[in-house]
Amino acid sequence: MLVIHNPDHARHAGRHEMFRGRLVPCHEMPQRLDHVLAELQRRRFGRLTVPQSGAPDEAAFDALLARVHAPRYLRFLAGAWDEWVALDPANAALDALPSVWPVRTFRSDVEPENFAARMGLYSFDAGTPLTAGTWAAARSGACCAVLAAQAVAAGEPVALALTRPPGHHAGADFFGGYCFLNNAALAAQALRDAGHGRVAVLDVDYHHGNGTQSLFYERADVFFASLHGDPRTEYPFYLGHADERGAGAGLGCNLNLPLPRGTNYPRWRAALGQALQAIADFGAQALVVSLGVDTFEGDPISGFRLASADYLDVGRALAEAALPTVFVFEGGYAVAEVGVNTVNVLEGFAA
Ligand code: SP5
Ligand code: ZN
Repeated sequence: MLVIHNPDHARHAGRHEMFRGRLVPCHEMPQRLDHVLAELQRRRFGRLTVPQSGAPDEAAFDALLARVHAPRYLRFLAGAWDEWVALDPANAALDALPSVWPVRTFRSDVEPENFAARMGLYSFDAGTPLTAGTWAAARSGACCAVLAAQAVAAGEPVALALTRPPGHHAGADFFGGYCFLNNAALAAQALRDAGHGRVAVLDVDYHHGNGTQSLFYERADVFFASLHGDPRTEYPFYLGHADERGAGAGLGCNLNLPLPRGTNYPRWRAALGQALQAIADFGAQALVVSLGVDTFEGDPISGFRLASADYLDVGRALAEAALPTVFVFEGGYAVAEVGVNTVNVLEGFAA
């Protein structure tokens, strides 16, 4: 299996996220990816490649970024750290976090000049710190996802974009949920551009992939299916209900399968079967998997009960779709086990 590793991932290393009135250490840390890499090497699994800095075709990559994300959002992300430090040189030692948001009745068409106001305009939570290296890490990661998709479009049966920060909560013009650029959506768009007429994104992260859903909600060429904690009780709360089925031309091309906290593997596996059947019925020609392993029973911020061995079976089930597949690494915060669980999926898929 081709594995495309983001060499810049550790440049994004947030210190704190806001939780119950306090700043607590970030769950989304560089060691997560290091554990996956170590496990790949331990099992001698995967053909690891590290793209040279930047995209092979910078102009084409930037054009793709700007079709998935809003140009003014990309401009903001690219310059945000310098603006933050320009406010006060002491800010260089701190993460930037938003603290004010334009909710209902406010305007979002006018971009304020104030930095804090723009942080809020372009985000939806205070759990996603922006750091000195965030833009570099996110941009290189997005590039890995696109390269993985292009390799699969060129005949590689399966590829993994091994990257962080994750992507599935990021929308056209907002960050949140530890995500800045939507790697899975970029991979899906790259597959479409390379000639796959119908693409499916299957999101198995514990949290609903609100960003990915929103990007494709009105499109008939990309099917989005997600298994996740019920948003009535689970983050990101405001999207991911079963009655969200797509809109306009995309009506019927969105499938949400919310599951209660405490869901065990047999029940989760039945939902996966449902999602895979819907993807087959859609007639997908390629598959992008948003691969979060925060469904693990030991995950510190999630509530499902999958065991490490279950991930081998998840991989086998995904392989039964018999589609060219791009895996994109997303969540999973039981840091010591994230490597074993992720590589179990990949090994089950390859078997
Ligand atoms: C990609 C992904 O999995 N994003 C998940 C974002 C979840 N953010 C909110 C988590 C709130 C839980 N914080 C618990 C801290 C207790 N120590
Ligand atoms: Zn997650």
